[in-house]
Amino acid sequence: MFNKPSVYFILGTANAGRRDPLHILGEALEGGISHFQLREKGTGALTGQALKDFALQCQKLCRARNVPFIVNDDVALACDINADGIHVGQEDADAAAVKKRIGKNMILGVSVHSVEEAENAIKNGADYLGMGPVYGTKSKSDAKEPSGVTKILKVRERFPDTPVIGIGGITSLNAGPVWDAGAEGVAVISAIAESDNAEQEVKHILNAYKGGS
Ligand code: 3NM
Repeated sequence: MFNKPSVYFILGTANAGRRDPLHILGEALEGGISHFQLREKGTGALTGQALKDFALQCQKLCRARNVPFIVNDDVALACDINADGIHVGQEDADAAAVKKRIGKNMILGVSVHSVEEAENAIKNGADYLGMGPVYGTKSKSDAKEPSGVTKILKVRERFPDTPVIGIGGITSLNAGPVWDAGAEGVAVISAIAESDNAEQEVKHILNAYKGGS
């Protein structure tokens, strides 16, 4: 499901600034992202039909590139539009209940911040873990203290078979240690969304992978 190095791009309309989010997504797909997550949060977030329409447009772009389209938190939307996956945090819906609802055909991602949370997420059927924040982030107001790659190393050692995606403050300049710690992928919002050229930024992040572990 994740071929290392994977760049997992996350975006909501609030992260796009003045740019067209669909244009940013198009550029990021061109640059070679492996996964896309729609994370529509914050003030002015789309809801209802507008959210569904936007999600369908994102999904169409992803499908054209064969890139899995994952919905953050909104299980009903993910099921309604037949998304490839759903991602939930610790504060969102119970992962085991979500897994039961989506069955085996949809990917389940779970955000974790400790080895214990990772263990529970795997028990509940998580197909991959989002582990963070690695570095300081301004994209999540209630983010925990950054812990560098320490926790990724621990989870990688304990659960070698579950893909781990590092998240939080990752850019082309600091992605190297995340790859080196054993993460299959890096999840990125601002470094890509706020770049003038999302395609180049994705390529730079991929270039930070020097092979090996
Ligand atoms: N989850 P950026 S950190 C959505 O620690 C999210 O679970 C986190 O955005 C976690 O790449 C984060 O702009 C924000 O730092 C990542």
